[in-house]
Formats: sequence, C-alpha cells, structure tokens
Amino acid sequence: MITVHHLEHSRSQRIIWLCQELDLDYRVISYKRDPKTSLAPVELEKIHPLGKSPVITDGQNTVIESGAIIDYLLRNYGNGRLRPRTGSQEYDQYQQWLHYGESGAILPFMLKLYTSKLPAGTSALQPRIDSELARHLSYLESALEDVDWFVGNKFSGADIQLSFIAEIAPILYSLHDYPNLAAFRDRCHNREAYRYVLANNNFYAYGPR
Ligand SMILES: N[C@@H](CCC(=O)N[C@@H](CS)C(=O)NCC(=O)O)C(=O)O
Repeated sequence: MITVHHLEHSRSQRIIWLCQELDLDYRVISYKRDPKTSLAPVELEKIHPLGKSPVITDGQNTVIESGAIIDYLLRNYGNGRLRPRTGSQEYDQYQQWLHYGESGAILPFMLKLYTSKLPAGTSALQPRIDSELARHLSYLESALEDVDWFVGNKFSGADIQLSFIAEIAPILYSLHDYPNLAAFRDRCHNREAYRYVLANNNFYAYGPR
C-alpha cells in the first residue's frame, strides 16, 4: 500500500488527489505545521531526512519531490493513464511542465513569500521578483489559450503538478488578469477526485473558496 505523508496546507495535497484519480490503494498520514513557524514537525524527518512533504513510501521505496512522485505513481500504477505515451512529442512537453511546476514557476512565489517575512531592506528585490512572477503567470496564461489542459488538451499529471501554482497565485495577486489560469484552477477544483479528497481531508487551505 502507498502511504502519503501529508503536511497540512501543502503541496502534498496534489499527491493525495493523484492517488484518488487513479483509485489506488493508499493511506494518508497527516502532519501539523508548527503554529508559530509553519514548518513541518520533526516526525517527518523520520520518513526522509529533508523532513519535507510530500513524501511517499511504497514497500521499500521512499520518494520525495512532487514531480518525481507523480512520475513514479503514473509509471508504476497508471497503466498509461494521465500521461502521454513515452517517446511521443507530447511526453516531452509533459516532462517539461512536470519539472517546471517545481522549478521555474515556483521560484518567484517562494522568493515573494520569504522576502515578505523579512524586515525592510528587501525592497530593492521586489520589482525583480514581481516582474518574474508576472512573466511566469503570463507564460502559463498563454499556454492555456484555447485549451483546458496543459498537454495535448488532455488532463494529465502535469495539470496536477501545476494546479498548486494556480491555487497560490491568488494569494499574492488577483487572477483577474489571468482568466485562463483561473478557469484552469476551477476545472481542477471541479474534478470528482479533487472534491472527494477535499471532503475527506480538511487540512488544505487553497481549495475552492
Ligand atoms: N519541491 C518540493 C517542495 C517540498 C516542500 O518544500 N514542501 C513544503 C510544504 S509545501 C514543506 O514541507 N514545508 C515544511 C518545512 O519546510 O518545514 C516538492 O514539490 O515536493
């Protein structure tokens, strides 16, 4: 059985959602954030030394990083679902989006989050962070022109990966200027598996409002 180690209000929500989409045999162990620091509890370090979430265990295997976990689950348990055929051109696009969600796209969001907690002195950085945020949001917005999903207009693991960006973006910005991204987020929120996970797991603040 697959165990998803889930930190409340975190990116691991995506992995629970994927397990539900695939109707896998899985269980969720939930961890609470420290009320003052919002950091993960030390118990997570017993699962993986980095102490981050998501992390899954599956028999002898322990896998970290959302993108790697999505890839692992779809390769081993997907039976071809939710990803393009290996070797196809769409598979390359799928890999690009899968990586992009936790590399290029997330970086300016994390910088914004961290610098917002610092005292004065970081203001010189803000224009650069803001322009990078706008650049990445515009890129995502244009990729969704005339399509519902990022790869071949079919729902895939890449959409699950990118859903987090669409969910946290409104915390910093209105999605008013990014209607395609807002509609994408709403489509994710309307998936049956997403709704099921949310209804059975109250530890996620970025779902439908
Ligand atoms: N790139 C990693 C990010 C993992 C990560 O930083 N997770 C956050 C939650 S969203 C976390 O565990 N934070 C708690 C902490 O750093 O103590 C992934 O996508 O899995």
